[in-house]
Amino acid sequence: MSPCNALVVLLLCAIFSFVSASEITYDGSSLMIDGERQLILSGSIHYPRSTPQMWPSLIQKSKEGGLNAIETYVFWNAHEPSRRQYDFSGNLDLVRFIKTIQDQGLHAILRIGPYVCAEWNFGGFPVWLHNMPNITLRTNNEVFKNEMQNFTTLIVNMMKDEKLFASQGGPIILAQIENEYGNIMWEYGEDGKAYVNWCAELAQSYNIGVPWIMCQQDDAPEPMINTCNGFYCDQFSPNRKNSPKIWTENWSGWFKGWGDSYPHRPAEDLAFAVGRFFQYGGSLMNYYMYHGGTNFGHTSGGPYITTSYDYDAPLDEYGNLNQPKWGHLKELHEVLISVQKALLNGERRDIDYGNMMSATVYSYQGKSVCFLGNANSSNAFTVEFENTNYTVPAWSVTILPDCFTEAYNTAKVNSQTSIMVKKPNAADDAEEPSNLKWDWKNEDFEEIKYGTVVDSDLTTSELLDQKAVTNDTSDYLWYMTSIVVDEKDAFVGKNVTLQVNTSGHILHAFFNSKHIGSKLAQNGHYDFVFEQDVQLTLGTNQLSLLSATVGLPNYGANFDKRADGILGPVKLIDHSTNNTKDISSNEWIYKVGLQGQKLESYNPQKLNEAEWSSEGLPTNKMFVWYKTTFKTPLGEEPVVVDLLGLGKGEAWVNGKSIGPTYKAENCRTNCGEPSMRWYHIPREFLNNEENVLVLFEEIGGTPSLVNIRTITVGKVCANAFEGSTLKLSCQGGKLFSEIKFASFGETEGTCGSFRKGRCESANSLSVIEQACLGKESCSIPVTEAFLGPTGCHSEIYRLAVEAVC
Ligand SMILES: *[C@@H]1O[C@H](CO)[C@@H](O)[C@H](O)[C@H]1NC(C)=O
Ligand SMILES: *[C@@H]1O[C@H](CO)[C@@H](O)[C@H](O)[C@H]1NC(C)=O
Ligand SMILES: *[C@@H]1O[C@H](CO)[C@@H](O)[C@H](O)[C@H]1NC(C)=O
Ligand SMILES: *[C@@H]1O[C@H](CO)[C@@H](O)[C@H](O)[C@H]1NC(C)=O
Ligand SMILES: *[C@@H]1O[C@H](CO)[C@@H](O)[C@H](O)[C@H]1NC(C)=O
Ligand SMILES: *[C@@H]1O[C@H](CO)[C@@H](O)[C@H](O)[C@H]1NC(C)=O
Ligand SMILES: *[C@@H]1O[C@H](CO)[C@@H](O)[C@H](O)[C@H]1NC(C)=O
Ligand SMILES: *[C@@H]1O[C@H](CO)[C@@H](O)[C@H](O)[C@H]1NC(C)=O
Ligand SMILES: CC(=O)N[C@H]1CO[C@H](CO)[C@@H](O)[C@@H]1O
Repeated sequence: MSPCNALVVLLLCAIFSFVSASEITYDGSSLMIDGERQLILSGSIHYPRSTPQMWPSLIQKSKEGGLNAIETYVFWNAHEPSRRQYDFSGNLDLVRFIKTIQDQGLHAILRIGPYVCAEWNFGGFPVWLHNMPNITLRTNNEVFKNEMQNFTTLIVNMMKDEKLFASQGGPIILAQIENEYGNIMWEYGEDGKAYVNWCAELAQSYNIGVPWIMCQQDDAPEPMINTCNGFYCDQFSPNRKNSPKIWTENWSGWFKGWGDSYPHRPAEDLAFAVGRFFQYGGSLMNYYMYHGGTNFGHTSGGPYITTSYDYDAPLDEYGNLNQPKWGHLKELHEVLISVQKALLNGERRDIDYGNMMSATVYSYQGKSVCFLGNANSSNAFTVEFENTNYTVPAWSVTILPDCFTEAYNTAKVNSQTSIMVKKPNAADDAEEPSNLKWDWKNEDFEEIKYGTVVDSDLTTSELLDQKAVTNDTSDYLWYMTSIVVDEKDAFVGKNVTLQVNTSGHILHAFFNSKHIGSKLAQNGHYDFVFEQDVQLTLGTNQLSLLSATVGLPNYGANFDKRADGILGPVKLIDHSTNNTKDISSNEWIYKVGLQGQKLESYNPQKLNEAEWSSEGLPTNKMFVWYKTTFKTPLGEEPVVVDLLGLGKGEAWVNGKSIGPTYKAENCRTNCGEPSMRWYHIPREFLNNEENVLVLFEEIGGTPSLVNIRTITVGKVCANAFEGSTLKLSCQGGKLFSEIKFASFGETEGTCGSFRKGRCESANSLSVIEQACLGKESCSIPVTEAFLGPTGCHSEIYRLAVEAVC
């Protein structure tokens, strides 16, 4: 294996991308760049889920991790929030993002969609699009096709104008139209087929000079290349012999919903999937996600997708290396790149040993590369292969670049495990959370409660889909009506039940200016029925219902047709007589959003200090705004805010939304813990000195525990097997201060509880101390020559280290 090879490839790519146009072609084996076959190792990074300041370091860490391409979707609803009004500023600067990829000499894969799914609000479709008359999304519908073409053309032209396609000397080597349509196409019948053909023709008409792909589209029309998405794609074959085997989404982990436990995909399993894919003729693989990032603002889809989109990706939400995953894959990438010529040009021969054990030999120009694959999830197997015995652990792939020496096994992790710590904000006097000084004010809805609203947004005698009224400008919509009763009315003075049938996701009810109850949809459902007893008084009774959504759906056939909010019926029921008043067709007055949103109570430039109070800070109170200030933490480490204690709402720093908050409890692994506690504050959002943090609390919480922290590596643990080189590093300029454990021998236990085994090298601790203490990183050859003789007469010894940064 040779890291140098990887470097040479990247440098060549860099030179090509700056100097000249590249010709991208392909056949059944691979993509070719200017006639040369290329193994593409790509990772997804979605530009709106980080900030322009983070992009260079994210892309650099991807490159150091052995990737040669970055893939992204394009987010239509973010770019065209109102029809024909565009936003490509800040973290929506697509051109700058692609140029950042280019600057580092990597390729780019542009998945335009414009439907993206991506756990993104409404799958990336603007809500105004859904509100257009006579439209049906994602099918052979003229209104939709016109809008899709209008946006797609804008993006393609933008890329062309900046010369970003490889055919123009730019980094983009592949583009995608539509997305995962094959899964749901049958629901659209003949129109679905016609639409896919239209998409293919539209894509071709742009003449971008690079191939187009359609993922999960088994019948992709020529010359669209169909590609695979999934946890494993080794068994996938494209629908035509001349299409290469491309894996557009190898899921590095999974997204997280409010109330779900943290998803985890072990490094070994991910490496196994990649190893299998290339063992069986893969040519292009993309990690979904390589960096997941954060759903800022109200970009989370869902419903109920969390603000964190960490995805257990090789780079964590904040951009730190997620170790050992990042390092374990880096080693795999280096081996794969070193043998790419044989993989892509060679002749392949598969040998089946039964029991899910197989070998694959690629021969090219007199040299061979071999894979030993064991897909049996419970048993290791020893096979005699070309006169040598190899033991291949369960569920693993071994790569022998010369068909003899084991350079890599997907189950043997030699990279360090980093244990991240959250350090108090040393810049702030308020190291203790109780020292943060809070001001607060109530959300002002007096006129709503009393039904005296003057500036309503709409009045009609129907219950409407929330989207149709808000255009997605807010997650909140008020539905208000009056119920007039005279003395002859049988309901007067009686206890009757108010029954509201709603389609999600949260309902707060006020009757005659009193809060009478709230209900949250449970367990990921949308619909529920709210019931509460009320007493009608003679004359006018005022009912005000606040409906709130928690991310619009992003997946499934016709997902866009699902209506949200209070769709009814809304009834009053007298259970003593079974008399019912259906008030669904009353006159309903609508008001979009919260007063605080309208006043921009989160914007430091618009804060009206007179409205805020520092006295009697309320806790566990609904509809409260809180604000405080904090100093910018020193250094470069990522910054987070601990929102333990908060319920549901939203948080802003210096006027920028760091996302919705929701204390949905995670009750699969850590019962009683909120499913999300730490919210990322990108350093780009911070001022030089003092910052304003504003919280909106919808269901009740306390800000007294809120505190600002920085995240860094606190401790590292590692295992390394003989013959490898163990590299250990801290982060952010911190140095190794203590080696808590080091033993080379038959070590037992796991990180935090390592124990000496039957035998060990007497020197291992002092050798490691000498090599690492006082350094930011160190590199240790795992050999008896370096660490001293172990005296173990077995094959299972390893070096285990636990060190403190
Ligand atoms: C919508 O379609 C109907 C029936 O085809 C047609 O009468 C109406 O004019 C269309 N409305 C718009 C705004 O295009
Ligand atoms: C998109 O639509 C607008 C009108 O709404 C039109 O001016 C513009 O030319 C269209 N763009 C394309 C590429 O068709
Ligand atoms: C895994 O190996 C064991 C032992 O050889 C065998 O009994 C089992 O059937 C294998 N499992 C699969 C899925 O092949
Ligand atoms: C491999 O192992 C088998 C079973 O232990 C043994 O019979 C064989 O001789 C070994 N082959 C080599 C090349 O060591
Ligand atoms: C929503 O959009 C429609 C049409 O695009 C417009 O008429 C309406 O005023 C908008 N409503 C709000 C609340 O922005
Ligand atoms: C109505 O219900 C309230 C509380 O549920 C109760 O206190 C009151 O006595 C009831 N009134 C009648 C007339 O049933
Ligand atoms: C609520 O509305 C849904 C959908 O319209 C309907 O299926 C359900 O029966 C309704 N439930 C009640 C209690 O009215
Ligand atoms: C009201 O309806 C319920 C369910 O249909 C029934 O069990 C009950 O006897 C009815 N009560 C009266 C007072 O009619
Ligand atoms: C979604 C998907 O592609 N799933 C596939 C993942 O890989 C396994 C094993 O190769 C298949 O059985 C799944 O269908």
